[in-house]
Amino acid sequence: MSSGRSLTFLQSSDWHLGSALTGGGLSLTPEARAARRDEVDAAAERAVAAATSCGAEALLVPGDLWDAENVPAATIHRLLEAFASFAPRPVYVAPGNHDFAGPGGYYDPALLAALGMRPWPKNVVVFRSPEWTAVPFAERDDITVVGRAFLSPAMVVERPLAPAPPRPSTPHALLLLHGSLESYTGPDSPRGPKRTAPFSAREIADAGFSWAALGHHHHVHVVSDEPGHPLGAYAGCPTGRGLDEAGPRVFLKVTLPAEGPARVETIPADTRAVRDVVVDVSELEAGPLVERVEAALAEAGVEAPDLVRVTLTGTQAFGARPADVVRPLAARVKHLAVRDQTEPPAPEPGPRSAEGRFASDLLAYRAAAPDDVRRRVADVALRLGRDALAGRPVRPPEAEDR
Ligand SMILES: [Mn+2]
Repeated sequence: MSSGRSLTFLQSSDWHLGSALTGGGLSLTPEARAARRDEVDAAAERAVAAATSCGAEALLVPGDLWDAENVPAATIHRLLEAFASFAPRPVYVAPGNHDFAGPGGYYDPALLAALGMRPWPKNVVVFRSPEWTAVPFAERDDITVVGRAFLSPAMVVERPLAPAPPRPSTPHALLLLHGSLESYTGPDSPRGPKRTAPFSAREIADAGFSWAALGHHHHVHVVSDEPGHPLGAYAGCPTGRGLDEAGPRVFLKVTLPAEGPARVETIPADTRAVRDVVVDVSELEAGPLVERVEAALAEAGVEAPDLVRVTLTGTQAFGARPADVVRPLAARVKHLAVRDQTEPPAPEPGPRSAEGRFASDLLAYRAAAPDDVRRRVADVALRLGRDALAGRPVRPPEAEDR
C-alpha cells in the first residue's frame, strides 16, 4: 500500500431537487416560486462548478439529492448531466430518507431505461445497499470510501454506528452517513423520536475515519474531537427554501493532508439568502417606521438578491396599516413578505374598575417578587388577566425555557 497523499474534496447534500416550495413562510408569488424552484434545481450544477474551481478531486453527497419519489424526470436528468460533467473525477452518493434507493426509484437503472433517460454516469458511485459498503477511491489506492443507503422514507431507529463499520486500513478513509447527530442544535433539529438513524459525536470519533460526510440536517455543523480537530460535518442545504433554511448557504471544501487533522473551508453555495427579520415598530409613524425597518434589514445583513420576511411587532394605533408603509421596500430585494403582528395599545383602566384593581394588585405582587421567574410570571399573568377582564382574546405565550 502506498502512503497517504493530501486529498481535497467538496461536500454538499440535502439539495432537495424538485421541491414544491409551497410552504416556507415566504408567501412567494407563483412567478417567484417558479424562479426559486429553478435555483433549487441548479444545486448540482453549482456544486460541480464549485468543486471544479476549488480543485476538488471528488464530490461527496451524503443524501437527500431530490425531495420526493415523484419529482419530474427533467430534474433528475439535470442532476445526471451535472455529475457527468465532473468526470473523470468521482462522485460518491449515499441516498437519504427523501431520495431513498428503493426499487423503481431514480437510483434504479431499470427505471431510467424504462423512461428512456440517460443512465447514471460512470463516474458516480451510489451506495445502494442499506449495509455498510466499502469501495476503493477511483485512481487512488490510499483512499477508501464507505457508505450506505436508505431504502425507504421510514424513520430508522437503529443506530448506524453501533457498531460502526470497520475502519479501512488505507491512510484515508471517508464515511458517508445520512442521519441525525444527537448533539445537532440547528433550527431544524428534531425532538426525540423524530430522529432518524441517530448517532453521537462520540460514535463518530470512535469510528476512527479520516472524515465523516454527514447529511440530513440543513445547517452547516462541524463535529470536532476533544482538541478541536474536525472529524466530519453537515454542509447543510445549498439553497434556502424557506424561513427554516435562513442565512448564508455553503459548500464544504475539505482537505485531508498526508499527516494531521482535516481542514474545512466554506464556499458560498448561493447568491441569495432567506432572511427572517422581526422589527418592533411601537408607536412609530410612517417616516420613522420605514427608517426603523431599513435599519433592521441592514443589521440583519439583508442584500439585494435576498428573499426576506419582515414581521412587524409592538403597538400601533387602532386602524394603522404599518405593512402598507413598509411594502415599497420590496423594490430593494428579490422578494419581500411583510407580516403585521402589531396590536393597538391597551387603554389604561380606571382605578375603580375590576381590571384596574387587578392590575394594581399584580403590580404590587411583582414589586415584591423575590426573583426573575416570579416577576416574569407576574408580567404574563398581568397581560393575560387584563386581556380576559377587558374581553380581548387571551393568547397564552409560548412555553419559556428557564
Ligand atoms: Mn434533507
